[in-house]
Amino acid sequence: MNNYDSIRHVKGESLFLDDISIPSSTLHGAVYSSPIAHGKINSINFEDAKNSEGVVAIFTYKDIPGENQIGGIIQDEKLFASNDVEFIGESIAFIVARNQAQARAAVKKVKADIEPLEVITDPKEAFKKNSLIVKTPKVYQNGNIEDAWEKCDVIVEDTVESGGQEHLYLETQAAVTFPAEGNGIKIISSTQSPTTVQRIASRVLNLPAHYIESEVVRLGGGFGGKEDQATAWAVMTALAAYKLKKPVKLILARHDDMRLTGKRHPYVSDYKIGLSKEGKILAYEVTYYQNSGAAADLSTAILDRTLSHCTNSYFIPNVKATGWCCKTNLAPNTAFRGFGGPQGMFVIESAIHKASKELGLDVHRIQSVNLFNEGEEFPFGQKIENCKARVCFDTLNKKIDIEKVKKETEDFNSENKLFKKGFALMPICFGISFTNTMLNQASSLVHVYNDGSVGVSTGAVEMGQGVNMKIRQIAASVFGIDVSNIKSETTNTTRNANTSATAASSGADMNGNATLIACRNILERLVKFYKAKNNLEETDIVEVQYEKLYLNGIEREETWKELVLQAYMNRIDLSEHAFYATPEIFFDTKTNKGKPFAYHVYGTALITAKVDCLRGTYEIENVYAVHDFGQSINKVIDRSQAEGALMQGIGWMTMEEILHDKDGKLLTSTLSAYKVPDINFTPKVLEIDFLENSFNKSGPLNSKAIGEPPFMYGIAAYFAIRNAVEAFNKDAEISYTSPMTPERVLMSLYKGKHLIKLST
Ligand code: MTE
Ligand code: LUZ
Ligand code: MOS
Repeated sequence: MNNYDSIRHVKGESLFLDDISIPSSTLHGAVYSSPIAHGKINSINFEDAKNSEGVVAIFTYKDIPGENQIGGIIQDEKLFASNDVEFIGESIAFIVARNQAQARAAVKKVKADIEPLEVITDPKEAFKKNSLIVKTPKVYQNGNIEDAWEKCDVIVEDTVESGGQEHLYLETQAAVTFPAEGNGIKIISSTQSPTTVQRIASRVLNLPAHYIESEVVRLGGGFGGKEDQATAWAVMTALAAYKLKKPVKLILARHDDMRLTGKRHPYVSDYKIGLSKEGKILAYEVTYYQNSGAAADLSTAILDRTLSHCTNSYFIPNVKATGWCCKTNLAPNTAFRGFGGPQGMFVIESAIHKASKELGLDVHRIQSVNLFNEGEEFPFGQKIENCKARVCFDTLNKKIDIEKVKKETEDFNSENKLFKKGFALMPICFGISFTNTMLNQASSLVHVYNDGSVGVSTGAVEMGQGVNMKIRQIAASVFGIDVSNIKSETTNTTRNANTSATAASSGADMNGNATLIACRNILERLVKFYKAKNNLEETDIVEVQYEKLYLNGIEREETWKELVLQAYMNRIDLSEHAFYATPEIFFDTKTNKGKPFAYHVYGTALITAKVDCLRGTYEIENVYAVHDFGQSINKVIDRSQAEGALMQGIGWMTMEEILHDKDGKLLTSTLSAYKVPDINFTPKVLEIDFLENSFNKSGPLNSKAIGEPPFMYGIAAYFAIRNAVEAFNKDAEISYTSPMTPERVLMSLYKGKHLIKLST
């Protein structure tokens, strides 16, 4: 079951936004944005830009027919700045010219007079100055934290920092809008959420939604970076096309994409953890200071997921987790694979790591002792059901023998002076469903054409994760026909309305479930028709397998194609729209209790690393994981999703470093300054085993969501490297700060060491 997309990708035949053919009358846009991170706009001079070659029009906030507002959860973000600017890269104007080069050249000719104001880039500083997205904290708690401390044998406190992350989708942000008949428009964009594009375009243009058709063909990657932040660019082309009555296209240059768009949220977190002598975690108190950037975007939802993942895979009877969305003068940070989960999980893993030294117990012992058991509860009140935490951990242990890995690592370290090894385990437990219950809905529109071929439209956006292939397989499995007879159509708001973003790893889950329902309903009609036509009994079993019809297990003359054609000629409806809303989930936002997730995905990974203690460089040597895929619909896709997520997680924890200067300027805005894992960095061994006998009634065909959960295995890379560094320099008191870049490793290796004897 190869992904049929991959052949077209390799041949260069897949159509990404920039490949869609456009009329020669199409105009091209470029964005003029704020050069400073915080200031009051005195005046902006567009004269030279206006007179620049090829320029057709310049749009600012003054040209907006509706509201100058693109905010979702909280309406605090303008499409174009009006009186002030709050981050470098905040859009001020959209310049439209005959071609792209002319538009980009004109941008350089704009002159702005902006009076600088104080810049905040650090979340804790923002917190101290009461610069907050929401003025009240969000608190998740269970048990009684105050009484719990007394019972602890060991209490450890510290501060943990994790950095941002650039999405680095291969395809940069892009959109094109075509004017349509009757003052309408058609927007094609590279978004994970065509409905959001439609809704915001409607608000900005003051047009009802049915005037706006919003379509997505496919994305060259999104990773969350196009869940909310594809909207502004699409709406700019919509505004210009609507006003000029010409098609208008915008593609961000890589450098601009990196500068103008938000990233993974950096966090600074303070924790206190208490354990028994045996390593049982009795109490955990944590406060997250999320660096939200200059506007809310999805920050509050991301904080929810941080809080709901604050204990990772561990049962802790007394928890108090507090979160603040801190407003800084950086581009608004946004969704990124894991959606706040990784940030929360890095803190608890750091706490366990530090506590292990205090207790004199191995980290993997503490991890294993505290893993969730069936029937226990998350701090937000959801019961642990169908728990796979321990079986994943134990299966991995059976395979690799942790004590043996420990012994080999210690032996290597005692024999080698300048190279040291480290290992770490990372259990994961990730909740599947949007934390906002309302968003857990999807739809599917299935047409069986009268030649027996099938078209399926859903709300899911293909971004490389293979959702189109899974949808085809699901339809094929119901109809009993080959996947080549099924097409997964573009995502379009006129076929699937009011859709949620393809996000939260639930795109294939929810749209797949809707497709199952739609296909089953059509098949039911076909079977009913066939039985009536042939005077069969209700109890007779009519099936299609391999395109052939079977009656009570015996092959019939008719094929699927003939059945469909006959049904058509007898005026049977061959189309179906189906809707899926995840059952049983709910959440009370007053008490922060409920059952927000349909289910959880579990797994455990082991990562080993080798550090060159002279240079500070490192290799990730081996990655072994046992992951709970449920019953995988497509093992090729699921394995590659797991590998890709894992490597992206390792990148976040190791080499990917986002840096800003004190004026809020992004220093890592080019690919020479921002490094992501490449094939050379890929571990020599990367083995991910499928946990056996896992079934999931919530997932289509018993599958489990795969997009995000394996990202968090990457956290083990941080600790593997750190443990190797500590094997070299026992006295280094290294702060729990990620990413663990080679620079940070080098500084830690020699921290507190004034004289190093290198002679052997
Ligand atoms: N895989 C590829 N190749 N490209 C992507 O952009 N996004 C990830 C994941 N896998 C992504 C990807 C993210 S952030 C999510 S939420 C899921 O895919 C979304 O798809 P799904 O819900 O269908 O799994
Ligand atoms: N988006 C969202 C998400 O709006 N809510 C979520 O819970 C979520 N989780 C993961 C990724 N995107
Ligand atoms: Mo993924 S962060 O839910 O787009």
